[in-house]
Amino acid sequence: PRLVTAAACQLGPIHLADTREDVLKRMISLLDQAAEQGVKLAVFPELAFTTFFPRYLLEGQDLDQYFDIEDPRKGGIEQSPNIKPLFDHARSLDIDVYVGYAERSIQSDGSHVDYNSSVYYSAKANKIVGKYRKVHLPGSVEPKTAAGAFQQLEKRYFRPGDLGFPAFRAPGLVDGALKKGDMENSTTGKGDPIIGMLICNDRRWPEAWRVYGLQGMEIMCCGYNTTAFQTTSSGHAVDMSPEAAEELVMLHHKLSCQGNSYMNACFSINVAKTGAEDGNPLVGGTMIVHPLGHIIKEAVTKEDELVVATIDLADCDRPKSTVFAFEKHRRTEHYHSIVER
Ligand code: CDT
Repeated sequence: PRLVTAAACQLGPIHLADTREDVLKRMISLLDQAAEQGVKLAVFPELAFTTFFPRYLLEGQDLDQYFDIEDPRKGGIEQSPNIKPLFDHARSLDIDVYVGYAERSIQSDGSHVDYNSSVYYSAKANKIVGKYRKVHLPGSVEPKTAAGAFQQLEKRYFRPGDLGFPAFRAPGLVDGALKKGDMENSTTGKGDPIIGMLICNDRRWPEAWRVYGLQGMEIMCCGYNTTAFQTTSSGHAVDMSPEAAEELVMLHHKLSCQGNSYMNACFSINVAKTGAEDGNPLVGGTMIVHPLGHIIKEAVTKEDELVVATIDLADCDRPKSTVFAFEKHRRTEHYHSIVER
């Protein structure tokens, strides 16, 4: 067996009035609870440190305050005073962390480009070993103008990710050291676990999962902020009861995560920011999914909550070597149109 005790660290609502210090305290408290249960990997939501600000039309300092600065001349995001305490604490507890944040990337000419990003901090390596920038940005550039429209302005505030879908190894996350050349020579689970990262809307796109699947991914980490209703093209809530709307959103969330975990023979750790942020409802549905597609453990609240499971990465081996042995069964000669249009 290759065992990993993992925690989906669900966060309840973060309101406009909540400070970064307040949120950091909540996250550190979840890490402490995780450590008591022997957790070695803690996965936090998308844009974990603040309210889901793309629901508001913002500019200037009102917008800038949500970003963490990544300036190659001054060190990476792990040096951000807003984030460093989380990683320092994780290191003291020997816990790896996936966390989503709003990245302001400073360019060599001093200008900046903004991304909706996540990083994977390795406690053993004491550094960030994986970085991802959200590729599939939902919403619109221009705010919806109809009275009462809901806004989703990710396309306005972020640029689509430019890093692709880079899987990576998490050093020492299970016993058994990484052998030299493991990543190059093996796409099945040997040595350190192979990790993939997605952010929210990405989980609905099978191409994203498959690019990671082709790299032998064993654990997908995905944080999200998903509204508990769907909207029409004018930005109005689809006409159905709130209960029916939320049920449908939850169905699509679960289909996406369970289906893609099954079809890529990987575990997935899917983590919500949930509850009503200043009256704006987000779904829950935080869950850890098995490579055979079933839910191992799921959240029961819409508050800060740990969902902990010990997973055995060896469970990926059979589906990866039988029904989803990609090298044996895929028929790539018929897949061209997927990238041509
Ligand atoms: N944050 C984010 O990506 N939310 C989107 C809502 C888009 S509307 C279905 C999501 O896919 O959950």
